[in-house]
Order: sequence, then C-alpha cells, then structure tokens
Amino acid sequence: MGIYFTKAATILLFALMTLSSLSCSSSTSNDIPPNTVTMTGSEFHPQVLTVAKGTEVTWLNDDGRTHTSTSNDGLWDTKDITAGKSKKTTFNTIGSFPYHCIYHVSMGMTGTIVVQ
Ligand SMILES: [Cu+2]
Repeated sequence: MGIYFTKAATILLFALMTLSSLSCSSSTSNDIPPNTVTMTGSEFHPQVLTVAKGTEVTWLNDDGRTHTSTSNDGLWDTKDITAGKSKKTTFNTIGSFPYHCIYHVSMGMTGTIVVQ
C-alpha cells in the first residue's frame, strides 16, 4: 500500500510540474509599456503618437545623451530626462500637440502627440 501511494504521488507531482512549466513558457515579456515615445538617435519614436484622452504617455530615453519633451505651446515640460530614464505626461485635452527636445530641436528632434 505504501509503495503504491508513493508511485501515485510521484506521477501527480510530475504532472503538476509539467503543467506549471507549460504555463510559464507561454508568457512573452515586453518591457516597453504602451503609449511610450522612445528617444533614440536624437529622434522621437514614433514621431507622431495618437492616444485616447486621459492617456499617460511615457517618454523613455533609450539614448546616450540627455533629452527633454517640451511642448511647443508651453503645455508641459519634462525637463531633463537622462540616459536610461523615463518620465510621464498625462493628456486630458483633445487636440494635436507638437513638442521638441530643447537640446536637439535644431537637429530636427520634434514630435507630435495627437489626443482623440
Ligand atoms: Cu534631445
């Protein structure tokens, strides 16, 4: 009786381990959150981002130098975002909002957030 029980328990344990490893392997991680503008190569990617009203946009500096996201109309200014860091801005007004990086605007580092 003792041996039979051990065998059954081993099979059950093996089945559980197989199931849990299957459910783990199916998850694919994506570490960039949605509604993110990535700063790389002194450009904003995507250059035009369309979001729904009330969306929090993340500015992610994936570059080797400091950038900013500064509204052309003075609506927001993240100030310096150093390499590897990020900041967030929430958009609660419908419209089209152009912005730039104060350091690299002459290199064409500009973008637009479209809020619907
Ligand atoms: Cu810049």
